[in-house]
Amino acid sequence: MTKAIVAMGLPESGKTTFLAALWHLLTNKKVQAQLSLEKLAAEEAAYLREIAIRWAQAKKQERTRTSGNRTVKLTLRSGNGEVFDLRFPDIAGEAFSEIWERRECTPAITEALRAAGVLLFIHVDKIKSPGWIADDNALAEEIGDVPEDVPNEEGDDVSVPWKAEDSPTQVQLVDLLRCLQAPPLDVGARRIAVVLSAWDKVEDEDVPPEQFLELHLPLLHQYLAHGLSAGWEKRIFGVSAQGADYDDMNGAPTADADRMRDMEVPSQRIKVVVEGGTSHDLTEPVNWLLG
Ligand SMILES: Nc1nc2c(ncn2[C@@H]2O[C@H](COP(=O)(O)OP(=O)(O)OP(=O)(O)O)[C@@H](O)[C@H]2O)c(=O)[nH]1
Ligand SMILES: [Mg+2]
Repeated sequence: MTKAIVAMGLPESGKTTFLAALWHLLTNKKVQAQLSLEKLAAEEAAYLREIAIRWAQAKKQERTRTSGNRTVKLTLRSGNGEVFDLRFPDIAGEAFSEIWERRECTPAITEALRAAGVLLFIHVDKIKSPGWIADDNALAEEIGDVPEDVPNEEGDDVSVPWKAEDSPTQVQLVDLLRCLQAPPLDVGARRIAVVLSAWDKVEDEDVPPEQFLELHLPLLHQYLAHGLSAGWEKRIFGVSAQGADYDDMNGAPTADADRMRDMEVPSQRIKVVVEGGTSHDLTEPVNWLLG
């Protein structure tokens, strides 16, 4: 049996890091997991090994290029002994930006986006919030950077022309979800697991993932609750796939990254927070999507 999930998320939302940590966890078997590995289709073994080695060394993943999108096929076994092939594409976030900005995607991505399970990644530290016009203007005046009025497409003078890429994170994500429910991407009701990645950055706030979403991305939260078509199911996960921030921008080792490298059981760096408990089991959201 083949089951497919698709990992969606804007650029640098944590998709590749998740896959690297998942592969480490499945191959090292040091922590309890709901899914286990039966076998891997050989063509992607080298790629998975490469990203998992970077992960084990606590090194940042390379940005995925649109020309470097790959689909990893894993054969997994669930707790009740069911064996199935899982297709897990590692798509560059740029491809999702393009859907929003240019309303375009390639046939291969269209096919991947028709998967029955959706993993939606949001990096908790990279959320672009909506700004208040009055606040933005006040700030511009304060720093002496008041933009000159320029004509927009309709010929009206506006202070800053609107650009799709400047839209708030939640606006872009709600639109992506809306696209999943319209042709050519519509395949009926699906399950969606929202992964709030880099959860280590906010876990001190002691706010459960669902409440975090409501506080920081209220439009998306409302859309997930009331905007999805009938039959869709959602669950929100807080996920730290790295454990902490890695080395600084210049590549100099930080205390946190060294602490990650020194851990005896690297899989214990992983943290998955969901209503009802916390674990090191990164297969949890995947397993829920397949349920
Ligand atoms: N602190 C922390 N940072 C994380 C975690 N997961 C990912 N990151 C950081 O988030 C950034 C983006 O991670 P990637 O996994 O490359 O994101 P991506 O979605 O594959 O990005 P694209 O390939 O550009 O689409 C990197 O700087 C990671 O180091 C985490 O669990 N904790
Ligand atoms: Mg990537």
